[in-house]
Amino acid sequence: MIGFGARSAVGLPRQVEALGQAVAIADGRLDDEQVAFGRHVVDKADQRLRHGTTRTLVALLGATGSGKSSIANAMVGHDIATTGVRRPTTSSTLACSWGEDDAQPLLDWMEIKNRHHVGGSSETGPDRSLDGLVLLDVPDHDSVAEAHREEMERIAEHADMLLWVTDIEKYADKAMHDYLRELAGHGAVMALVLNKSDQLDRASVERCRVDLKRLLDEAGVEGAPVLSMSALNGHGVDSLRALLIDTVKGQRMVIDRLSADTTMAARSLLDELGPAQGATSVPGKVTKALTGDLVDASGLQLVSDAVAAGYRRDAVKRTGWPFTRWVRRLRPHPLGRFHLDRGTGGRASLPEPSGVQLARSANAVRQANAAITVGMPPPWPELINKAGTPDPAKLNDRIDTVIADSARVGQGGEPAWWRAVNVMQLILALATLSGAIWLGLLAFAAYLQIPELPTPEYRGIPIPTGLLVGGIVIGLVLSFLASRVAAVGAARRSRAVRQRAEKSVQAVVDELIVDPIEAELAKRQELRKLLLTAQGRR
Ligand SMILES: Nc1nc2c(ncn2[C@@H]2O[C@H](COP(=O)(O)OP(=O)(O)O)[C@@H](O)[C@H]2O)c(=O)[nH]1
Ligand SMILES: [Mg+2]
Repeated sequence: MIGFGARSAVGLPRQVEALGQAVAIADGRLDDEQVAFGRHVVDKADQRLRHGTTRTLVALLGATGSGKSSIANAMVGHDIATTGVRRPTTSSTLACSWGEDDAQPLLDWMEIKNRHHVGGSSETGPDRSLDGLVLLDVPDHDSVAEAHREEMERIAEHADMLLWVTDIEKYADKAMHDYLRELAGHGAVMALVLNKSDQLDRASVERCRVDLKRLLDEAGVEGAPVLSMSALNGHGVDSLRALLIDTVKGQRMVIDRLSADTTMAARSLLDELGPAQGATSVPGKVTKALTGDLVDASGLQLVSDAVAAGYRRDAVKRTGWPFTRWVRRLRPHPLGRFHLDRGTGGRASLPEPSGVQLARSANAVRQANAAITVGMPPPWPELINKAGTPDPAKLNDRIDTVIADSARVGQGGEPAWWRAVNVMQLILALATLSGAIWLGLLAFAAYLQIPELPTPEYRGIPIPTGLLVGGIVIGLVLSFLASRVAAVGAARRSRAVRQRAEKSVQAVVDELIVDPIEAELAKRQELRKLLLTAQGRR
């Protein structure tokens, strides 16, 4: 059964799971070394928990000659670990395990080959109170041999509880306290033994003990008990035994150690993550300004102008004075350059954007990113910029496409009034023509000296003259009026094109800039939440 860490409000499994998830997100975003450490802690926790919590690995750590081996011997009850008298250093770790079996799988995982099983009743008698303890006599912390120090560090990293052994002369040793500082926050899984108490009077030993406690507080390992003892005369051995009995009975060290490690890894990642300040979403204001800037930097003006001009031209073609309409056909259609003059098939296109346009749109993107990352701690401005800066060529291509396509909105069918005016213009043209022909025939008859035929009149105006002049005048006036109305229609269509273009550009901005930025911001939020959970906070 896995218990719950004393300081953890969520339980170790949830802490480790959260750290694992956080590491996956932090990978590539936060400092590689901290990410690797977090991953290492998750792996270690998974592996250690597989061996259960019934065994507690207690590592004896300390400088050469502090009495580690002597303490191991004192606990076992006879000389098992090689003490300094016979060999000055312990080159590899020795495991002494108490209990039914010799803790094989756990020691295999720890890669400890030297093992002593304190199992037989000849050794422990009927007393089984230390069952579950695996006491590790570890190479010296201050060893000159690198391999020994590496072994020591490996064991210190994987053990459940750290029992630091020092003596009344060396308890203030800088190397030890530097090492302890790195284990800040691990006070709950640490204890210190102030050995060789036989060398000083009791009051002095107590002064040393209090002083050591102060140094521990300074190093950030508060809460670790400090026992004074003498492996030589047996003073304090019972206290240490009692402490170890409590430890194995509580079965808390496995959980507390992994919880402390997880908390430590989460804290260093949280430091990398930086404080919570800064935007959590892209403000609508920024999106709007960016869209506007990109539209302005684009070829929209060309397109909307061409739509208006095209509308006016098409209107003239249908509503203009029939005798001059054809002149317009001689000029290219304004939408021709966008491949939009013939139906709606094919991909509309804009001319290549100019360098100025590209610079303007790149600048707009930069400004938007700057507005979002303002007040944000590193590395987020950089990460957000990366997420929110699409490839300029791709961005401009997408914007050009939607803008050119938006011209199709201006390609609405022929307005009904064009048709009506066209019919009127044709009737007027017919009247004009018939008036002209009629008068022509009259003139021809006069030329041939044919006696004048009676010409019908209306209110004193000869009908053919009325048809000719009236047809021309009314036709021209109608064409003028139609062009005024067409100007209004053209403006309306070009407005519709602009609105459609803005909507389409907004969609491109959302897809290529806003969504990736918000995804990154969400990652930042999620990372913080996971790391707080990994620290044992809800
Ligand atoms: N006076 C005194 N000497 C001790 C005590 N504990 C160990 N020693 C001696 O200190 C030396 C180093 O002890 P050892 O256990 O090998 O230390 P280790 O290097 O930390 O394993 C040996 O000569 C021990 O006899 C103690 O409590 N008092
Ligand atoms: Mg030793």
